[in-house]
Amino acid sequence: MLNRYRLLYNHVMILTKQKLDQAILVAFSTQLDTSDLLTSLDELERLAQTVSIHTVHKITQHGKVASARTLIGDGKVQEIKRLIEKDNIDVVIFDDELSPAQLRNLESDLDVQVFDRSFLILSIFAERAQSKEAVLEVALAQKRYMISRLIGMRASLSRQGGGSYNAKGPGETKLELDRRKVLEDISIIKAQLKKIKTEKETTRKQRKYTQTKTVALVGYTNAGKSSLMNALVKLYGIKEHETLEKDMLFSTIDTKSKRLHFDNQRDFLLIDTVGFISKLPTELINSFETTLEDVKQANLILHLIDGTSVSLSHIQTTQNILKKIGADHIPTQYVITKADLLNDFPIIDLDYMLISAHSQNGIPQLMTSIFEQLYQTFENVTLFLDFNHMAVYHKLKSRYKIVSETYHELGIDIKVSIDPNHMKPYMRFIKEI
Ligand SMILES: Nc1nc2c(ncn2[C@@H]2O[C@H](COP(=O)(O)OP(=O)(O)OP(=O)(O)O)[C@@H](O)[C@H]2O)c(=O)[nH]1
Ligand SMILES: [Mg+2]
Repeated sequence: MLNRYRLLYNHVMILTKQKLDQAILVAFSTQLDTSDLLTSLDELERLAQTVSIHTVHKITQHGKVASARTLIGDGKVQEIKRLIEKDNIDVVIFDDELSPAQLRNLESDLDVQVFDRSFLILSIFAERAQSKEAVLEVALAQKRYMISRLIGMRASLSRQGGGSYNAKGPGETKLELDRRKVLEDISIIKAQLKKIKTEKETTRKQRKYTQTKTVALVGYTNAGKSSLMNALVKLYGIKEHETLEKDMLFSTIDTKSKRLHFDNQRDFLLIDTVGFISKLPTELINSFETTLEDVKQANLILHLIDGTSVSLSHIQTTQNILKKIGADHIPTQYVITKADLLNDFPIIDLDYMLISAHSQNGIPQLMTSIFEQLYQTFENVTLFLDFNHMAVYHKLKSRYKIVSETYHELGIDIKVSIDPNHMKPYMRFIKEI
């Protein structure tokens, strides 16, 4: 069977597979309570599913200490080996990060492809990324992941036999695993990302100048971010292409922004971006700097929580990632989604709004709340500008929302919605407040 990686933008490795892989998933913990492990393995199974890996067995082990050699104990390794032979298993996926040595030892003991949750998430991201920015960010994360595991992965990627993630031509293996080459690639990718970052910086400055407010949708993967964006765009936006909403982990990797209007008031920019998940590889968070900058710069964050599986640990994961990227100071509105599937209000110790993107219940209220939060400090101020001050008139028009204007013989009465903090240059034109 021929397995190979496709190189996109010369950097990202995408798996192209010819058959469905059969997998065993393994989780290890030093805690006695293994229920968290099972939940985590269920999620790992869904992740595997998104890249067509079928889970045959889920195995958990509780131990006092993790084995430095194989993470799990020798007995467990033997048990897994028997299952591999019995059920024709191709890959074994560990829920936690494996050290290069553990990876190498496990592969040699089990004689099939072995990888961890981080590697799986990176592969999913690589498959989904579409914009140049996301592709480069995933590539950077993959290279960073590889560089710290070159010894382990050398064995892994050049293996022949079971598992679609392994076999590569000798030339390719050398090309990609050469440490110097990887480091070189990293600096090329970083330079390209820097260029994109500078371009985005200019757009952001422009937004600041025109007082455009931004609202970012964040939340655990599959929480309903893209669905809410689509619903809001349908009601308040300019008709454009819809964003993919799918019952799949990480259906969105790229950032999308849409401008929304509400009544006759101001507008704002809504940003839908990548979802979060527990144990998101640090390489990914660091590499998605450019994408996550959009969240960091937002005026308001809508933290979406899946109403059908309200989970404190999912909420905390999202909060922790926001903290890690320096976005935890931004005002946050919690929003519980998928209300149409719920019979009751979820009980949770947070102030939240309940919405359904499908039935649109709660959406007008959410929109009102967004506007209140974004523009609560804004006031309508009427200025009088005589015809000698048309430059001021044009400046106001380009930066602020004009509520009304009335022409007189000597000039214009202009009512403008403005943040009082920005009033200083215009005080002398004030007619009435
Ligand atoms: N019944 C119902 N399903 C919903 C609602 N909102 C979202 N969903 C479903 O939930 C799944 C995930 O929705 P998405 O909008 O793709 O979630 P996301 O947060 O963008 O997910 P990622 O991009 O993977 O992070 C899809 O199958 C949606 O159809 C809702 O209000 N009601
Ligand atoms: Mg999405």
